[in-house]
Amino acid sequence: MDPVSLHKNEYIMSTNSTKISFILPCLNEEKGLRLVIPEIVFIAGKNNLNYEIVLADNNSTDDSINTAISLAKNLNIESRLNIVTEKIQGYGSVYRTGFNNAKGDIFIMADSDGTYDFNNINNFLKKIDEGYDMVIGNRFSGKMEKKSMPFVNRYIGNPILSGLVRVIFGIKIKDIHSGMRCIKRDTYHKLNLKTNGMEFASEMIIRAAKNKIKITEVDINYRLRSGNSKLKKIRDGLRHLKFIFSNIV
Ligand SMILES: Nc1nc2c(ncn2[C@@H]2O[C@H](COP(=O)(O)OP(=O)(O)OP(=O)(O)O)[C@@H](O)[C@H]2O)c(=O)[nH]1
Ligand SMILES: [Mg+2]
Repeated sequence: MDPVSLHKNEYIMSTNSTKISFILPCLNEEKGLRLVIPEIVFIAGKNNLNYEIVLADNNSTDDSINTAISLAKNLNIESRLNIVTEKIQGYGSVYRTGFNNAKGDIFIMADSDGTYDFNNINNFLKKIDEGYDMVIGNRFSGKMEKKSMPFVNRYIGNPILSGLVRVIFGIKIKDIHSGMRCIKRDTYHKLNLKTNGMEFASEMIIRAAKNKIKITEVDINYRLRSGNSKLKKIRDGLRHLKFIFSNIV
């Protein structure tokens, strides 16, 4: 991979060959995509990135796919949009399909619901440039819009599960459910991820800890979602918990 160099707080690729894949998991996110795709195109353009957008669709029944296609046409980035589909339902299974079809050297992952602010990406790339293999966005240390994270998740579920992962696996990550992450292609393949559901978020971090991957976090802003949430608090919380306890040894 070619190095990426910093210039006036913006990334200028030292050659054009370091490619970034933005990977967006999508289940009925027509509204969110209208925010996310133009935002990526704007930020990537401003930073001269060589990039692609991988839209990993997971049985959307709304107009998500057509929305993405017509946005790409209007923004003149048709050649950068790669739409892939995954029939097995779940955050983990759809992400694996997205990752496995991505052509970039560095993967940036984030929900397609407009919650994650792509203005944050320079901070992720800076950490990769410093030698980290995986970077996690921490929503608790950035600006969090009112009602963007449900009370139970913000004050109970996430702190308890993140705390458990820190204590059990000895890793200093405060927001293990954060959906905005950056990972090098080779690191992703090293992790050998297998889970299908939301516990994929925990699996990535726990496998990184077990494989002694160089991991860090950066502050990110978190916004109110567009469209309906796909999260099922109790079921998904229990899936995280089960994954954590079944991987202690
Ligand atoms: N939960 C879930 N998400 C999926 C699935 N397939 C694709 N996704 C996408 O994965 C991302 C995460 O789902 P969200 O509903 O945003 O979950 P969340 O971020 O924990 O919850 P919110 O704060 O309400 O956004 C979204 O972009 C979904 O469209 C699936 O089967 N289940
Ligand atoms: Mg979300």
